[in-house]
Amino acid sequence: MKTAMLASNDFTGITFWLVSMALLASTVFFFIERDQVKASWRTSITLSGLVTGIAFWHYMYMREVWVSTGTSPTVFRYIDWLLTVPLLMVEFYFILSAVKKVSTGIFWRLLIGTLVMLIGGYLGEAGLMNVTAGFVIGMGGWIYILYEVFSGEAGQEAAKLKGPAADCFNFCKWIVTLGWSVYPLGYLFGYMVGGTDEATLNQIYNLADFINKILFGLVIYAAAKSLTPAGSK
Ligand SMILES: *C/C=C(C)/C=C/C=C(C)/C=C/C1=C(C)CCCC1(C)C
Repeated sequence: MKTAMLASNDFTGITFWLVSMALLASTVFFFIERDQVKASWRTSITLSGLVTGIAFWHYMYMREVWVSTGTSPTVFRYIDWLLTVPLLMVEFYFILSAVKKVSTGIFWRLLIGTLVMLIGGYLGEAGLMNVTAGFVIGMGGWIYILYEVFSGEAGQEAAKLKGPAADCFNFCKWIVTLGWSVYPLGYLFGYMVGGTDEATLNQIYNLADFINKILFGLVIYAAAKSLTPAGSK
């Protein structure tokens, strides 16, 4: 029997639900807690809440696509990425600017690199461009933003920091390197070399989104909180 709700043996569908509800809870958390941290960190917390909020909304539709058709909700994923991934990436600029004065060039390079990565991937995945060409352009964008946070101006500014802000920047840097590697690998196996099934791919993406959106936001929140002196804001 086809079910439009959720079958008890649909493990992938269950992961869609779990991540949806975790995203909803995180959104509420970030917006309520935003005023509990020092003013210079509030923009970062607002961005975290926007990321999880936008993703929550998309997850409701993605779950629907999965449980009713058993296929990957690719269009919804990309629309979600187009909004949330640039917001996540500019967090590096806001982490730095919460503790020091930095150039807005960092902001723009992170934003543009992220858009190149996503647009390349989308054109390849949607069949509007050769699959390999789209992948190469997307990888170029990703390598560019990784360069910026490791060795470019953002990385150099971060290297001068100490304490919770430095730890936070470094942790987020590794999320963007390791946690994000799941998506190009999914593209590689899904479109270029083959050998993945859609259920596994979606389970991995859902777990990755939990780390890359919720945990990422919580790490920033933890730094903001520990840099907010008790009894003050
Ligand atoms: C919350 C969602 C996140 C953090 C999604 C991130 C997506 C990527 C890092 C995608 C990267 C890709 C490449 C590096 C190469 C081309 C194909 C993409 C778009 C899958």
